[in-house]
Formats: sequence, structure tokens, C-alpha cells
Amino acid sequence: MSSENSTTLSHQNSTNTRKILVTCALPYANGSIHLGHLLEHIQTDIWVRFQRMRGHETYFVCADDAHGTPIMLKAQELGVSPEDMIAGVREEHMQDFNDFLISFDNYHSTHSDENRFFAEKIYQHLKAQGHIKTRTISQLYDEEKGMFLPDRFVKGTCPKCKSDDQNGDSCDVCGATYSPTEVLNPRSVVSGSTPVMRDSEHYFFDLPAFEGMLKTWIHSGTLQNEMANKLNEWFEQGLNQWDISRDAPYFGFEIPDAPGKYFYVWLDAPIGYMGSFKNLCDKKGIDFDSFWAKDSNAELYHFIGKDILYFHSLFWPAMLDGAGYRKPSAINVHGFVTVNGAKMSKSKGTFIKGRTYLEHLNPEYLRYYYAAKLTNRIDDLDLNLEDFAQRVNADLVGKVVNIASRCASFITKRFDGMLSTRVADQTLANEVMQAGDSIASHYESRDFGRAMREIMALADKVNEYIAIKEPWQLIKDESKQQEVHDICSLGINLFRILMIYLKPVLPKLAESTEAFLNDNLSWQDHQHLLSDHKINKFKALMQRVDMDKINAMVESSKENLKATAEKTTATSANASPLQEDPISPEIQFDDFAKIDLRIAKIVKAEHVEKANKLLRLELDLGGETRQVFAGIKSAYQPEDLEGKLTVMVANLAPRKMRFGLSEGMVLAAGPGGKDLWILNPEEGAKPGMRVK
Ligand code: NOT
Ligand code: ZN
Repeated sequence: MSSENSTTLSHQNSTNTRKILVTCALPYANGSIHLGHLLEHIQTDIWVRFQRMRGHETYFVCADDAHGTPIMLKAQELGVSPEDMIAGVREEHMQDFNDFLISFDNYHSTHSDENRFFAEKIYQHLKAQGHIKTRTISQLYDEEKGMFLPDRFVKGTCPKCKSDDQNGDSCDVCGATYSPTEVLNPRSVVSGSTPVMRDSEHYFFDLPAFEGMLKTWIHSGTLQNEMANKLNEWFEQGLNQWDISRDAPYFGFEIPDAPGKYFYVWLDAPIGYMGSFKNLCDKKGIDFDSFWAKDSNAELYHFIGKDILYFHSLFWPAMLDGAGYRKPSAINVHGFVTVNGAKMSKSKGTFIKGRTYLEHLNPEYLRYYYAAKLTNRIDDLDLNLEDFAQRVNADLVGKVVNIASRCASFITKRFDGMLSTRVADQTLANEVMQAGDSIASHYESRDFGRAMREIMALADKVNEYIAIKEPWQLIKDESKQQEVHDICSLGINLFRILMIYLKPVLPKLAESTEAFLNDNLSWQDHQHLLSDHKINKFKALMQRVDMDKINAMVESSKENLKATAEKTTATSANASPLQEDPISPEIQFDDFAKIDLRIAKIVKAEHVEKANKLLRLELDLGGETRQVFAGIKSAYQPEDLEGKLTVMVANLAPRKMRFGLSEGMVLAAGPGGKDLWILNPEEGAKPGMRVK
């Protein structure tokens, strides 16, 4: 077996009951659960269900990550209190996870009493040990809104290539990264005003003090090799002190004895694991300390995506160590989900929300597909929708369930629902029973794809056996009745064992199987066969995946988007249309009246060399010609634009761009990508006309 996780390995064959606490990353409380989140939750849930089935004392906790500036601003935008907003989102998340059969023991919130208690306690402890430093730093400040601006809330001109309307920390056009203070003509995304530099005292966690401890820790079987290597790079660059404070206004916990200063969301997010577990302990009478004390013999695992490794492998163990708690046994990192080979895309309908999926498809299809493709490495996982349908149909319906449906009716109709006392093929039976240890070791090391392949190879053998024996022929011969009974009883028994192996992945199908077989499927039951045992009438256990439903799901993922797009007003085609929820400040009528909107005829349109998003347009304004660079390349071929009328902002000050002078702006609307339309006035409009 190929586990890279020695902590797990050493427990592999232990018969003792292990104590295991498992978490997966806490979803932010301002957005819906999508198929990307679900990879992690399904991966973790399968592992947890496997551990529970093996009889270990296992707890699985999670929570919503409820703090921070984006959540505060989103609530303001919606006109509700952040408390109300996060409560609503938490309900939605819990329902989604429940419907995907994610078996949390507790789903809490980081905005909770328990979390505040531990955040303060850990902070106080670190402070008492001298691990908290203060320093004055200078940051961009929005005077109109009265707040400091996180990087993603600043926009401006790229200091390198001078492209307009770039993010505060990186440029989409030339790929440069920089600090928000280097951006030219910076503007606050929150109010639109020009930010100023302002000083403020910040609190820092002294991460470099933990370097020695961390170096030892990451090489003690806690991380996959590729992740440990990544960390070595970070050590080479040198660790920095970590800024853990944010100034009011902020939605979070105020730092003790530091009025107006709040813990940065990433400080109390991992502590949320403790908070959620404490909440569970109080409800269930579990001993919290036996899991978190420095000398705890319990195991602690965090499942996360590779994007948040830094927090979990550096800050978090250092905080725990500094505050006198135990450290994680391992951090299990997975890659990202792509759909049909590309990043999930809102315009293609492949940015699929969990709820949209559930409206069309059975959650167990996705659980199986993810399991079949998961390894214990960090490669990205592609959800290819055609392969998904084919694989689920071939494996689950065509192989596994097929065994039961081929055998069950004979048992019910001819043998009164009783399984035979004889074993028709002991060699085959032994092979299926004995595979349990190897399959268990693949589950244990999170090599679920290998486990699934091994199970399906067994299913192939069982199907082959039945196909060779042809009980449907034998049944016609009066003298072969006993043989049919034995063959079909073995088929049902082997189906039962395969379902034991699949139970962590397919809990609902396992439940229907238990009802059908009058039996409880626990892991150790793979070691024996049912004999002289009554089963129930067989009912179809699983429907085939219908490609039409997949297509409908993709279509309605586009639909979701149209609904969102309708809410947004026309935006400049130069703005990044995929940026979600830009918050524009309110303007007065006078501001609006200053904008000179004109009908323009696109007389020429062409590609711009080296520009990813831009087309060069020549616009006829009724006598006057203007050149405009418009970010609509994703939606239009130049030749489709020539001759079209559109609406432009005619009195925008000309801007020098890398490619030339842009003398205005054309208006387009839509969610972005391919779905972006320039405004098309009705027939009869003439170039140069004012737009009312
Ligand atoms: N809400 C974060 C995210 O990236 C995950 C927080 C996980 C918890 O979605 N914490 N830590 N460390
Ligand atoms: Zn640039």
C-alpha cells in the first residue's frame, strides 16, 4: 500500500479502538456550496464513515467561516445584519450537506461563544509567552467609507503595463503582482473614492519563533511529500510575522484589551474547529481535553484544499504549539475540481451549485464518481460529465446492482426468499471475502480510486461467474433447481459483500441493500456469508444516470446566472465582467447627467496583438471617428461587429493604453465570457444621436 501518512499507517492493523477527530475546511458564510466544496466534504465523509464502520470513536465537525470584511460588506449590501445573514447561509449550507449525505457530528459557526472563548484564550496565551508583537503599518484607507481596504477592495492602473481597472494586488493583462500601495490611480471598490495612506497599529504573531518546531513537524508524516516540499520552499524564503489584527469596522471578535482592533478572520477560522468540537462535547458529554491536550493520544486530521495549506501547515500548528495544545496528526490536502477539463465556468454552466445538482441528480452518483477518481495526492480532479454518466452507469448499475437484479427474482419466486445453506464456489467466495483487508488499507490511506477499482474488478468476476453459469437456462431443467439456488445465493451473498465495501461511499444504497437483505452491513461482516437466511423482494436499487438530466443541470446553472445578470445594470465592457458583486457608490442625478451617451456605428473591429480581452473598434459618431479598446473579445469575433450600432460613452476623457489611445467606452451587459452583449439600439438610430 502507498500511504504517505505514517501516523495513519501505524494504526492500520491495530485492533484497539482509535479516537479520531476529523474536520474539513469551513465554507465562507456568504456564498453557496458548489461542486468544488463537495469534493472535499465527500472525500472527508467517506473516510469518516469508513472509520466509524471499523468501530473507531470518530467525530466529524465543521462550521461556517463567518467573519471578515467580505461578509460584513455583503450583509450591508443586502441591508441585513451580518448575524442574520450568516444564520441564513448556515441553514442553507447544512441542508445542502445533509442532502449530499455528509455525516457531520456537528456543524457550527465561527461566530460562536465557544470560538470566541478559544480565540481569546489562545491569543492570551501567545501574548503571555511573548509571541505577539505590535507595529505601526501604513495601508490604503477609504475616507468616505471610514475603513481600511483589504487588497481585493482596491482597483486601479497596473504599475507595470499601465492597464486600467486592475485588481489591487495583481494585473489580469500582464500578470504582474504588486502591493496595493503601488497601484496607480487607486480607487476603493467600496465607495469609488480615492483611498489615502493611513497609519495604524497592528498585532503580529511571531511565526519565525516556531521555525525549528515546524521544520521537524512537517517531516513527521503530517504532510504528503509534495506538500512538505512546498513548505521547504517557504522556509527558504523565510517566515514572516503574521498580521493578525484588523481595524474597526470589522465583523469578527474584538481583541481583548485592544479596543477597535479585531482578530483577522484567518486567526479564528481554524480555532473554529475547536469551537465546533467543544459545542459537540457539551451536547454529548465528550471529554474535550482528551482530544486537544498536549499529551492527547487521539488523532486529529484536517482535510483541506491546496490553496489554504499555508494557514494549516504554518500558522495553525504554531498557534497550537505556542498555546500549549496538541498539533494535528496530519493535514490531508486535495486538488481542485475542474469540469469537462476546464475551470468551473459560470457562462458555460459548469459552475454548478450543490442545490442545482440535487434538483436533477442523485447525490450518490457524485459521491461514487469522486471516490472513483480520488487519490491521496493533490492532483486536480476532472468531473467530465459524459464520463461521469458512463462510469456510474457501467459500474454501479451495470456491475454491482446488476448482480442482485440477476439473482434475486429466482430466490424470491422459486425458493421462498431463502438463501441456500451451500456455497456454490468457495474459491470465488474466498476471493471476494479476503479482499477486505486490501480495500480497507486503500480507504485508510485515502486512495479511494484504488479501492473502487478493486471492488469493481471483483464485481466483474462475480458477473462473469453468473454469466457462465446461466441460471436462467438451468432453471428450465427440473434437475438443476438446487444448482440454481446455490448459484443465485452466492450471487446475492457476494453482492452483499461488495455493498459492505461500498458503504462508506454509498450510504443510501447500502441502506436499501440492508432492507432488501434483512441484514446490517458492518465492516467485519465481509468475513462471512449469509446462509439459510430470508431476503426480501428485490426492488430497483438505483436508476441509470440520464444524460438529459445532466444537460438540464448545466442549462439551469446558466439560468441561475441569467437571473443574477438581470439584477446587474449595464457595465462598461472594459470592466472585468466576472468580478462578482462590485459595489458601486450611489450617485446623484447630476453625476448621471454628465455622461454623454451616443449611438455609435462600429465601422471597423480588429484583434489587438498580445491583448487577451481587448478588441480595437473604430466608431463612427456621425462624422467623427473614435478609436476605443473594448474588453469584449471573449464574446465577439471582430467581423460580427462591423456594421453594428451600439451605445458609447462619448465624453470619457481619452486614456493612453499599452496598445494606443482609447477615446471613450462602449456599453455591454451580461455575466461575462461568451455571454456578453454590446448594447444594440433599435433600427432607426443614427450614429451620433444622443441616447436618452
Ligand atoms: N473559509 C476558508 C476557505 O478558504 C477556509 C477556512 C478553514 C478553516 O473557504 N481554517 N483554517 N485555517
Ligand atoms: Zn499589468
